[in-house]
Amino acid sequence: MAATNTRWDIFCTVVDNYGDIGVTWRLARQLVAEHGVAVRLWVDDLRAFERLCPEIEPGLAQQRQQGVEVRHWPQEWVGADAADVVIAAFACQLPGPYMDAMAEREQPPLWMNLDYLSAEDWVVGCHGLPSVKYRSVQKFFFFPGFQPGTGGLLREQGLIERRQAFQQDPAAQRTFLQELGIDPAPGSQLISLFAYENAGLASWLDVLAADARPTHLLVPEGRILGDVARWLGADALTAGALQVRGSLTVQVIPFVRQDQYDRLLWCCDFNAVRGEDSFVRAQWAGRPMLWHIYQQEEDIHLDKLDAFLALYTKGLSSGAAEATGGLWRAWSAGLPIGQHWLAARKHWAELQRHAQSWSLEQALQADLATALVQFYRNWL
Ligand code: TRH
Repeated sequence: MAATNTRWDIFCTVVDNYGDIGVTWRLARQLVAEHGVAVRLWVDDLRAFERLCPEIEPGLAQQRQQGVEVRHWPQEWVGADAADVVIAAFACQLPGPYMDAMAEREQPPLWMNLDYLSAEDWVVGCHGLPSVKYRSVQKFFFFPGFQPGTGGLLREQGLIERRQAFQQDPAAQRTFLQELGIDPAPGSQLISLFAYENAGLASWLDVLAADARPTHLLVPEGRILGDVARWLGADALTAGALQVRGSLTVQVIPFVRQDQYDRLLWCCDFNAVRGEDSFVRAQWAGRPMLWHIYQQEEDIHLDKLDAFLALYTKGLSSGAAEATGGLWRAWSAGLPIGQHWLAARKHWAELQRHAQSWSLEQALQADLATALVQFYRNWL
């Protein structure tokens, strides 16, 4: 039996920031567009959603966006029938009455927890395993990942081809950037900076400002802006701000919709990203990058960082691998990265080639939406 004509419910609580809604919104759209299933996306915070999708009406209990039925997940559950497939994103707790509705279906639904992304080895062993049971309904672990045996990464059909065509078309890139009010001086390197607060930023900006090569730094409105403003000696920065220090031009840009953010990453020579979804999108951009990992209690994020670095740097020369590891570890620890940046620059051509080949290698795996549909077919 195909997944077409099935009904899927995705539940998302916005813990903080934009990753939870970022991942579930992409997944919901892709399931509808490429797998022909009906999706309801239950979200508890439509204001965060609105940042990624300005068409969202935060006051509506129910609305249709790009083929997805978006439902506000209210504190007081109003009751709804259970779908054929139920995805609880990032271990969110489903409403009690909805769990009862799942259990009361004639054919219990497939219930999955879509987990956080990690490159750690144990993920392969846990992906797809049964988790808890609620009455007759069994829950399963579904782990995204980078290695065969995991659920893969979100990647829409033809994404790599679209990215390659765009990167080979300077006129299309210029037009796109101009639409966002971005007009870098010829010959400057373009860098995007999406990160959490980071005390190590100043040392990087010092080096970029003193560099012989001009840099145009794009900073979407967000948590790192305070550090940027401090370095500039400026008051609070807002979208549209443009300041020059030595070789460095700093431009603050508005938060853009997800597909625009993808193309922004494709345009840049280097992307600093964070969390989960922007981290994956920077990999699909095929350009050298820097990851600000989301901090977790007891520093468990450091194991995740090391696990990813071990995978990512495997094909690199020892010099390039060391430079990448040094840069990423210092950045995620909030330490000065100026010298690490200069060390990485020495291996630039290799890092560029590697970013391309990494994206192509990762694209050989089944994408996450397809893997979910396949999981459902196997479960039936
Ligand atoms: O925002 P993040 O830090 O999100 C998360 C959450 O904190 C979550 O709780 C945590 O568990 C997770 O990180 C690890 O980073 P992320 O995942 O990159 O999400 C940002 C989303 O915002 C992503 O979908 C891309 C999108 N985005 C835009 O659509 N437009 C923009 O201009 C920018 C800068 C981002």
